[in-house]
Amino acid sequence: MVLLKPDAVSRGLCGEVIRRFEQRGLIIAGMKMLKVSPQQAKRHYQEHVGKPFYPDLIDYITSGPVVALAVKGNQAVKVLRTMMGATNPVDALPGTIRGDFATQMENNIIHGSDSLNNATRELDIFFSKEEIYE
Ligand code: RTP
Ligand code: MG
Repeated sequence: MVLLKPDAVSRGLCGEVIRRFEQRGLIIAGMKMLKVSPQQAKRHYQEHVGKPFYPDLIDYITSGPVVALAVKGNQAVKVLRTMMGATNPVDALPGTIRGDFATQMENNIIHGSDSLNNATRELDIFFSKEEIYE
């Protein structure tokens, strides 16, 4: 599960990022624009509750529309995480999405699930079964 975060949407980077996924051979099985509600944000980032950056993270992800993507493909979690680059864009290599389009941890363009379990959990927050296609 990928979220193109509010900064990706406001900067007009969604097409570029989706193009990269398609070009790589990943399959977009679901896609929607939405404003993340506080409830969805808290479910999505439950593992970060209590961390110092948590309040800012919730503010950021709910600050404007995002694009949610259900992405399938061979080893999709690993491939996506590699394409995204390091969490802190300062450390992200050129050629990665964060390495090419971001410099700030607080505005790092994209979220990608870090495991299959979390991908399933997160898809359930943003998509109904009928919204994901074979
Ligand atoms: P994401 O969940 O967004 O795909 O990012 P990630 O797995 O690479 O990083 P994670 O540790 O899950 O952190 C989630 C998001 O929280 C913000 N963050 N800020 N200031 C900080 O120390 C800090 N650490 C994390 C980032 O926006 C990160 O993407
Ligand atoms: Mg994460």
